[in-house]
Order: sequence, then structure tokens, then C-alpha cells
Amino acid sequence: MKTLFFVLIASLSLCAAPRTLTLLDGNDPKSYGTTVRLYQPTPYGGFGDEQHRLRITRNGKVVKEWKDFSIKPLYTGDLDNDGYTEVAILEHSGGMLCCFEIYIIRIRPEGIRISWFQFFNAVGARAKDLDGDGRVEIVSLDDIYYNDFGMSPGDSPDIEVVFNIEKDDTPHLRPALMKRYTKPHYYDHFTSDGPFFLTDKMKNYEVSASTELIETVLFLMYTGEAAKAIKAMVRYARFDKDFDVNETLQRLIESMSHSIFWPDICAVNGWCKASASSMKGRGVCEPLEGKAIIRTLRFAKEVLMENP
Ligand SMILES: [Ca+2]
Ligand SMILES: [Ca+2]
Repeated sequence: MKTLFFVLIASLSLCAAPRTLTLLDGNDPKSYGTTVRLYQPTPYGGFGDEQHRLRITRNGKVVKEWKDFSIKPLYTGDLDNDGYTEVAILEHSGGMLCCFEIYIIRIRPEGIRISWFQFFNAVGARAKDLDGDGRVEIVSLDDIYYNDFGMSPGDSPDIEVVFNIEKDDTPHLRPALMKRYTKPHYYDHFTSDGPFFLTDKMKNYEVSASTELIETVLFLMYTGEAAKAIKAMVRYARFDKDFDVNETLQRLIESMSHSIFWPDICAVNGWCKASASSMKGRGVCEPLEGKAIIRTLRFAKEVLMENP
């Protein structure tokens, strides 16, 4: 009975204590004395403000500490295959869909460097070397579109992206890996030939077909198949008379131009100024103005409308 009592007390104390995760141990030779620890409040106790804390120390001295509504580990290891360790974390500052940040903490002999970039909705973000080339891919949602289609967050379109973080901290899309791993559920339905129809699942779950369409269209544009995207929209517009291809295109291009992947989207579709695109390679795509792209795409649409 006495033993049971002590076990009970010990369990209660454990429940009340915040959970501590050591993301990087200062004894690891590749840490150069850097320890990265995450303190997570427990559901029934812990921090009074229920916030997560991340603390970075080097040789026992605190060099950085911050707290937010939610901080989750994303990856610890060599993210970009340069021989040095990175710690990637996902921070959520609150709100239903907004705002998430991915932080990259670079551990180097001379010190640490922290950079970050923002996602609207990064629920379920994960990191893994998908193609075995030594560079780690991050898979997450690019959800900038929920603001732009006048829909509730649950119905708004989003796209699952696969990207690498370069040594200069810029994210770069991996369209080929997206084709292999993140095809939207209704991809085949929207890209096949013949008249469009609602599937039983679409009817049963009252899924907005145009949201599903936009997700497929985004996927096609992010992976360099804009012509196929237009074809899917034209086919759908014959089914849904309220669907305006021109208007949707315009909103899509405008929204896309706010994505952190916009230079990549332009590069993969060839929407770059001639002088820049002729050089090929990364970082040289100077995007066309949105209006010029819309003109090109509308022309493609007119051709398709006349020759289905
Ligand atoms: Ca590295
Ligand atoms: Ca890889």
C-alpha cells in the first residue's frame, strides 16, 4: 500500500512537470557545445501561461530562448548535406490556421545562426529525405489561398508542397517529388478526358468540387503543368456554369505571387523574362508580371475553348 502511495505521488509530480525534449545534446561532437531543449507544458499543469519554450545554450550559457503558443521539433540533423547540423522547429503563434513559422537553427563551430520563414498553415509538417540524396525534404501545406477565395478555412484550397531548404535559407520546391508523393486526391478525376461529374464521395461529403478543382490546378501549376491546369478548369466550367475560368485564373496568379515559392512556380512553368530564363539554373528566374502570365494563360484557355 505504501509503495502504491509513493508511485501515485511520483506519477502526479511527473504529470505536473513540463515535458523536456533535448533536440540537440551539447555532448554530441557535431553540436560544438550547443544544447537545444524544448519545454512543453503538460495538459494539466506545467507553465502558468501554457506556452512552450525553446532554449539554446552553448557551453552552458543561454544564447537564445523564446516561447510561444506551440513549438514542435521538425528535424535535427544535417538538413542540407553540408556536414553541419541544423535543428528545424515548427512554431505556431496561435489562431485557427495562422500563423506558423519554420525556424532553422544552424549549428556551426563559429556560432549559431537562426532564420525563419512563414507558412499560414503548417499543421502536419514533416521532414524526411524522400529521394535518398542526403538532403532532407520538408512536406507541408502552402495555405496562402484561404484568404483569397472567400471560403471558410475548412473549404479553402491548399496545396501540399515538398521543398528543400538551401544553405542560404531559401526554400526551393521539388516538383518531381511532389508528383511522386503529394498528388491531390482528385487529381485523376479532374485531369481525365470526357465530361466532368461529381463522384459519390463529393456528393456524400458535400465537398465543394471547385475547391477540389483548385487544389488540382494549384498542384499542376506548382509542378509546371499550367496548360493541363487550364484544360482541367475549362472542362469543369462546362459542368459548373457559375465557374469563371478567367476570374479564377486571375485570383490564382495574384495569390500565387504571394507564395514563398513564387520564383520556383515561375521557373518550372517558364514564366520568366527571356534574359533570365535563358540562363537556366536556380535563382535566376525573374518572374514576368502577373498580368503578362494571365494574358498567356487566357490565350491558352481561348484556344482550348475553341478546340476542346
Ligand atoms: Ca547541414
Ligand atoms: Ca532528398
